[in-house]
Amino acid sequence: MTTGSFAPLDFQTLPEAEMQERAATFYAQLRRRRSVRDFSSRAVPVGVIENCLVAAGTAPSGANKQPWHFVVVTDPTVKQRIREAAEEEERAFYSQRASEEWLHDLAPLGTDANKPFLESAPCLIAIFAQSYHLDATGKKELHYYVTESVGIATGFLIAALHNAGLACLTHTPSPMRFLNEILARPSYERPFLLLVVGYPADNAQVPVITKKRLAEYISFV
Ligand code: IYR
Repeated sequence: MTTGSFAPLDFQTLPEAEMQERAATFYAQLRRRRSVRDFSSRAVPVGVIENCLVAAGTAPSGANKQPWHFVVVTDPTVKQRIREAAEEEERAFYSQRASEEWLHDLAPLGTDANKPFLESAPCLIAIFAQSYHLDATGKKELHYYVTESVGIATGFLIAALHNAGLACLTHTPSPMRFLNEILARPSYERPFLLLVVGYPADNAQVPVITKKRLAEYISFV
């Protein structure tokens, strides 16, 4: 049974050589992305951020409910409040909550409870996952596969930002309910991730890490 309407698919079939070329080029581009923690204060063009967000908004989602909300933060006062609240949680994480094993696994990344980038980076994008939606009359509309959907949209956003020439950090202060209060989001929206966005500082350093080789994480049947 369907109650929807249908239209012809707009799909471009490519010659195989072009497919190979595009797949390789896309990988070559994506492999240059790094999580950045040292940001320049240089402002980011709003139009670029908006275009990356509309790219994120094309993500597939459960029953096409698009169960996400993105808050773009550039106001220094709001960034400062987020930094203070995040650092409070991070101090508890690094001094009590994290297990020895977790701290050991984080050591190569050189992270600690100080998060100056939450103020120095020009733009924070707080991503919220909506467990349901309230329509204009206050009626509850169910959402499905919320975590999967928001994760896919976030992946699109990270790839779009990188493609547009911006750096970002996927930051997850835990817990991050404080974002609901600071950003005035309703309780049925769960903070999913805080993306820190901008240009890297001139002297930005990144940890030397490796990615698994293909054979380590795929199998063909
Ligand atoms: N949220 C903390 C800890 C942290 C956890 C993981 I898993 C990382 O990959 C990196 C950091 C922090 O931001 O420092």
